[in-house]
Amino acid sequence: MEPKVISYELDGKVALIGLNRPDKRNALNEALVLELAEAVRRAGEEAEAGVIFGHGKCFSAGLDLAELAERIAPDAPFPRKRRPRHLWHETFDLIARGSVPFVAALHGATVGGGLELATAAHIRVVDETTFFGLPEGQRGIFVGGGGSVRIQRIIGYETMADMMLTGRTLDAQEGRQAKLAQYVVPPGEALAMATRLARRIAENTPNTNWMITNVLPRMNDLSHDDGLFMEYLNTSMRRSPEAIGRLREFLDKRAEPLKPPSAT
Ligand code: 1HE
Repeated sequence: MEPKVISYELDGKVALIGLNRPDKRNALNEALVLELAEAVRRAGEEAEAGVIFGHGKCFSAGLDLAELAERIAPDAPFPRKRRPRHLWHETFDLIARGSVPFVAALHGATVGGGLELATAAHIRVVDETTFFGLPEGQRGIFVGGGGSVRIQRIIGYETMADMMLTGRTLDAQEGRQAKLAQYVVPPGEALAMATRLARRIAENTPNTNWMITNVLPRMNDLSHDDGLFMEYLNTSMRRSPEAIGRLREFLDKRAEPLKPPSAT
């Protein structure tokens, strides 16, 4: 049997999913992406939130260039049938628009397809060793894991074009300014912080988490009028027993109050 290239652990309500090809800097080959999809599906069944992180020196060096070189070699067989959807698109969408929210814990190189994967998560925590790059331009290829849509929507054309055309990399703080990360923590602390956040997310109702991960991003694609209509459709789902319980908790003064950031 092939060695596992994804680690999976259920920690209470949180699924911890690790990219586990440290010798190859967690380069994303087909086996890894297939195992990742399986782990994400499993998390959707049994967890309330997930964390994706990389074992070893970095989060991920992106697409496995050795595997690609073999696949596009002039004498390699051309696939007779096409997949209906690109495996990476399908897998990263399972993360971005699946059943549970995901937090990515990043350190070291988070480049190319590794960055595409990270941006499929809803929250990104980076430690100070993290750097972001899109070396596709230098490798003679193009983004293929949804980055042209997902990364471009986060950082905008200007920054993405700069990274791809010139090979510019962004450090953790620059990444945060470009909205690639919501949190920056000291070296080695990204996984612990991401896990804490995921535990908190796991306490929300599944319905609200689903609306935040599935409805909100789609609103971005809609006109003002269609967006408001979609919001109206979703608020009409608000009478779930869980929501009623949460409202009662607040009104009976049993809910934890919101605190300013300085108090958390
Ligand atoms: C790899 C890969 C890889 C490392 N595919 N094998 N991605 C890139 O262009 C990034 C290429 N990688 C790097 O620039 C560096 O490896 C890192 C900055 C990420 C890490 O450096 P370092 O010094 O820690 O490691 P290393 O010595 O360069 O690599 C260790 C091993 O991992 C080595 O293999 P070994 O057998 O010689 O030990 C490397 O060959 C191997 N390795 N990165 C295959 N990417 C669907 S579209 C998405 C398009 C993209 O993702 S483009 C970006 C591709």
